[in-house]
Amino acid sequence: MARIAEIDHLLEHNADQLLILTDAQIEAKQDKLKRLMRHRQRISELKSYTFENGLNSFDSGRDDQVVKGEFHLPVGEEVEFVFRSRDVIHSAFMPHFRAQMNTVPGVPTRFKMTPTITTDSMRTILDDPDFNYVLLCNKVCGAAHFNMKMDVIIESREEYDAWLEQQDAFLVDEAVPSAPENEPAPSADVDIESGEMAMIH
Ligand SMILES: [Cu+2]
Repeated sequence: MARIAEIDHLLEHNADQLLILTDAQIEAKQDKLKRLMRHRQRISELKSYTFENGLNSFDSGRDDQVVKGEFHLPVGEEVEFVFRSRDVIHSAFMPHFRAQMNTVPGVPTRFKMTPTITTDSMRTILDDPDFNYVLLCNKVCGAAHFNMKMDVIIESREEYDAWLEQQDAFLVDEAVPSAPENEPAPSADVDIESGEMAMIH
């Protein structure tokens, strides 16, 4: 009865503060509250989770290796990209080439394209000596997502060959198939892991 008197009072003096809900609406609000509580619980558990190395789930991302690299491709030649992810779904995005491809653990994804304008020409066209084509991750994939960016240098076949000659240290042994001699087509295997992108030519 006290509640009814209270409602009567509100109706008379502060009708704008009175919110009357149906049972279904109350149930919906309780459901939402429970969902939010579960969500809150998950976040607090995530914060306090500690890995074997003693780091929590946020700090453990800090020792991800940063491969601040670049890779080169010859202009005017079709290149097939093959993407492999070692952990979660990333998205390899090359905005200047209008190309994007999900990278999925266990499922190599691929696409072909032919770069038509060298980096040098593009710098002249845009009047920007610092311009670079980029490959970056376009999916928020984890704590190291912000690290996932590489420059893409498009150059002449001669410059590309010269660059490739010097890239021995870049190779990942077990992932490089023995290439047939005089293989002319450029290949670009992209090995992706949180915070790391490696090209295997
Ligand atoms: Cu990412």
